[in-house]
Amino acid sequence: MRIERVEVRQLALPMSQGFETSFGRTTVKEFLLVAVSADGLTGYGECVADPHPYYLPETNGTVQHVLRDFLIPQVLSADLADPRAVAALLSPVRGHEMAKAALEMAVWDLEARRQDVPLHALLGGRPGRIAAGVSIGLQASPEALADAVAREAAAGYQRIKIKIKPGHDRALVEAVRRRFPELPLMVDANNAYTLADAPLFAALDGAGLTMIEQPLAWDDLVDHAALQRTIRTPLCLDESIRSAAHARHALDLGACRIVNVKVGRLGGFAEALAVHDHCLARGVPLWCGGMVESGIGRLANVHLQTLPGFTLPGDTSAGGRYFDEDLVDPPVTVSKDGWIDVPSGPGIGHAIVPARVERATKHREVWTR
Ligand code: OSB
Ligand code: MG
Repeated sequence: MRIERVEVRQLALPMSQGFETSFGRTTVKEFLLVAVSADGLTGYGECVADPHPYYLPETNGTVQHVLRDFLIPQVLSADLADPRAVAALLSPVRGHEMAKAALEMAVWDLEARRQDVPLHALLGGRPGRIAAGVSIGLQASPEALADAVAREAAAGYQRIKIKIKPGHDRALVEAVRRRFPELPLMVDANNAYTLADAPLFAALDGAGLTMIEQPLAWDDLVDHAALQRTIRTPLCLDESIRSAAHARHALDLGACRIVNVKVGRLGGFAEALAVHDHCLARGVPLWCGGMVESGIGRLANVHLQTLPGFTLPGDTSAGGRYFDEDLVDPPVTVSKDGWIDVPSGPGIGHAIVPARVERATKHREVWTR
């Protein structure tokens, strides 16, 4: 396959409901959308970078620079035998996983459309449905959080994740547990703590959490291993795992017992599949995280979760929770009992609405072979 054209759009999509983590609050989703074209077909890759480097080091600005000056020229001069060849082609560039992933994911979507098969077929998944979980951002009070949990549990989600940060942790878990003693519940700290907070995590051991996600530094494995030795609740790593090698190292060290897979954080589907295969072989539970994606990235996550290693519900919730007007039609929806149907159309499987993409576009750049 020879990619003939690459387009990068800078989008701003208004959110119906903001999302707050330990690193900040988002009310407008500002992200990059990569489109690659060949033989009259186009594939799409949604970039998970934000305008700021508060989740991981990349930003929309660094992604645009690395795409424009390094990654796009490589892809436009190559003849790709398979989407799997993209990761190898881009491997001389160190890091910049989010930039690589957006481009690589677009090539996978394009190849699925060329073969006229749904994305999951190309990834090695299966048709059917996937279990939906939801991530609830920080709320104004423990009571407001418990109300939000009640709403999402009533909406059918099969597990609920809440965000915590120092000063907003035990009280939140207790408020939720008082009303929902049995609910499958987990917490995500987005690296807001240090090893000095080990007593807090020991105290949370009694709350019956399915896991604690990324309590310590974004680039740490050693301190997470030390913390895991002192608590029973499994740790799960998100930010710390940016390659399949990181996943292997984390498991060898005992830094986590569960792995969060985000294609954007890992540099693309090929690396995400490598993490999947490694964890599946070791019997390590896996789930798919989210980055508050529009329908395009959300659908990519749906297809990925049809692989057999994804044994836990992920953070893929209904698109309508975040966006009144999504870029895809229909949006991703969740059934009353917490399932998402896997699309069977070519590529990501739902139509991208050009007028909505155009309306959200702030800036656009195009490159050709
Ligand atoms: O840490 O999983 C995270 C959102 C933005 C950045 C990081 C994270 C999150 C979420 C939301 O938890 C998941 C989603 O609903 O897409
Ligand atoms: Mg996380």
